[in-house]
Amino acid sequence: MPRSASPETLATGVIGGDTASIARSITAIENDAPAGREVLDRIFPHTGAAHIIGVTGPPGSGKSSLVNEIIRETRGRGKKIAVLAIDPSSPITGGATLGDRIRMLEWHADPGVFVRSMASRRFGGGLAQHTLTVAHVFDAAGFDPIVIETVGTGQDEVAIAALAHSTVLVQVPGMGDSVQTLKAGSLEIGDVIAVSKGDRPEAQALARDLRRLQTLVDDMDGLMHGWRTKVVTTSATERTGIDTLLAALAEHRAWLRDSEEWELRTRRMLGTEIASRVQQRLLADVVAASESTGDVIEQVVARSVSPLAAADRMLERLRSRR
Ligand SMILES: Nc1nc2c(ncn2[C@@H]2O[C@H](COP(=O)(O)OP(=O)(O)OP(=O)(O)O)[C@@H](O)[C@H]2O)c(=O)[nH]1
Ligand SMILES: [Mg+2]
Repeated sequence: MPRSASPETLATGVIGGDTASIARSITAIENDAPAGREVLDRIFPHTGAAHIIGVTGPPGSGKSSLVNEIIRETRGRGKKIAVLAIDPSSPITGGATLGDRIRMLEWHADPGVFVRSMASRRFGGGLAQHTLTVAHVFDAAGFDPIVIETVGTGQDEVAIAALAHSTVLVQVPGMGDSVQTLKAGSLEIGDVIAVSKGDRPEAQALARDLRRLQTLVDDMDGLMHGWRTKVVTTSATERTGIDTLLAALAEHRAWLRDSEEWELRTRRMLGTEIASRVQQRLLADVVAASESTGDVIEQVVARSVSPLAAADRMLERLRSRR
């Protein structure tokens, strides 16, 4: 493919599952290049089928290793799978680890697997929109499921839940009084909880505690939602529990499909994407406007206009620019 492939050619390539077209389209989208937008416009009617799965949990809890086993099992079943790893910037590993790179290399020659990592630092508050937009590319290219891995630090965990149809919360044994230190609200995020590193002796006890706790949480609000969170023990090193995890996810997908939830969640995801795009554009306008407001600031500094009146004036100017 020529370097200067047109958006039309790229879009056709994406829909045909061509790896180079997918990679280039994602880069264009990440860079907010006009070509990215054009590709998206063309491929969007071909999206909407894929199951988008969020995988989140504490740094180093074994998410990437688990995702790698999910890839293996899914490929074994002949399905195409894409992974978007929101670049860790993990406080422990400080980014994609050597292990991550080695794991990614394993699938390098397989066109049915696409693994991409995205630096969260680069996007700041715009992470959500870029994540979903990239997911559309995978979706149009026939990847299903699409897995989004994020390090769970409270806020991000909630953010990922708004980006996915199903969320896997990874919990790891051997981190002190595990269940006691669980952040409030974490449990509600997981549609499925994976107790990772299941080969460790403490894993079964953690899974048991989580099931007990989950029953309490479900009794409070589970029936309202109609889905009982499943707790599954997995080991990436021993390759166990992965089939059970996939079965739980398939069950969750079927439940979403049979209830109104699939549509509700899809609406929420797309709504988040639209809202964050609008926010990004407004912000750019505000920055542009504030660059031409030296006079207003001078008046505020001179105490002849209050900051709130100045804000009103700036908003007026913004509106008149549209
Ligand atoms: N014993 C055991 N160790 C595991 C297992 N899975 C992962 N590990 C180890 O746990 C460490 C972290 O694994 P990763 O898969 O990189 O964890 P992660 O959650 O993706 O890490 P970040 O992305 O940096 O937050 C590595 O040293 C792995 O070898 C497992 O099933 N059993
Ligand atoms: Mg990881």
